[in-house]
Amino acid sequence: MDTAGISADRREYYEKIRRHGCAPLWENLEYLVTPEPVITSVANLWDYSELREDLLHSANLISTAEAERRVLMLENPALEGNCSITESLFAGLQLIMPGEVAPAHRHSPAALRFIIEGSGGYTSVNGEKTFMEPGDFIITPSWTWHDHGNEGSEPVVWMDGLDLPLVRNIGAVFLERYAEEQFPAGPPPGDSLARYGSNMRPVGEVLENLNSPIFSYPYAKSRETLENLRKSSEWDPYHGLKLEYIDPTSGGPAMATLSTFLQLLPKRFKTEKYQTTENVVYSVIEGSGRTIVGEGDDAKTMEWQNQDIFVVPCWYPHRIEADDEAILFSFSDKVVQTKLGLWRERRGNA
Ligand code: GTQ
Repeated sequence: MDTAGISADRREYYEKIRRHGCAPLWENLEYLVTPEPVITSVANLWDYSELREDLLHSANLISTAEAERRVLMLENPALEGNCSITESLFAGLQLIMPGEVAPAHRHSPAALRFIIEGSGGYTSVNGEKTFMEPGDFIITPSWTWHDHGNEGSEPVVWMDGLDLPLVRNIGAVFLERYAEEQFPAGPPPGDSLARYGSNMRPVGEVLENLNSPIFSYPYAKSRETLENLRKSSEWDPYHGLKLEYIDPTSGGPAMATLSTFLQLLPKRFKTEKYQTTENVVYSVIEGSGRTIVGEGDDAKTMEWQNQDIFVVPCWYPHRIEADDEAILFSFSDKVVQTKLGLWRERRGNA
């Protein structure tokens, strides 16, 4: 509460009610309930070519075993110290060197991985190993056991996306460490994709999970889908060609709390001005271009190329321009907002 300009008798009154655990709404209302979203986080870009050296250097300072998860958090410049890329989302770059294992644990916040570089890395979810290639999208749903490793010969890096700030604000954070380094091997690699990834599913199974039973959405397949669809689809003026990853058993989003997308913008495509209440984190998998956020004197241009990460928080007007053909992975809190009846978008000046 800004106390400047408040009369002495009111100030005295506020002090008195404060001792009873109360505060006057009328001094706060205009900051609290605003005509449009007012948020702290800002649009920002993380240039991978600049970050990569720092990231690899972390391996000289701490092992994955000691760190548990060796992650450089991507902190929103306006939320320093908050371990958040937006008010609701966490993002980080996780590095696993050849032969290392990030020990098994499970937690109530859900996580996704989007692979940025390296081969031979894997995540094991409830004992099912998934090997990861650049562009693959992997989920570790809330409260599933997971450990990561690298059986290849080069560093493996991926972007972690978590709903952690959201869950922390609610308070429902739990973590359990597994007694062994790795969770015991379960179904063979590829099992969940084989069972649920071909528009069919085993009969007699009742799935009550809020998350997709598929842990891995390989890039080769999603990229091919975009390639096939571009031939027969109209370009959406605001999104180009944008697909959402789904849970095949429900048709809904792949994860309960994070929405995930893959999007193709053809060479020299320019999207039109768009606003959404979603907080969106983008990982560039192919191509180059720029995202222009804000308007007029406040406009900020973020030039990106493959492997870069950028964030567009809630309600910032923005446009995306591709130079070369671009493929963007993104994740957001849309699914949460939709479930709460809060999600909005504004296309152009509508
Ligand atoms: O891989 O389990 O970036 O627990 C942050 C917390 C990754 C993980 C993060 C985590 C993990």
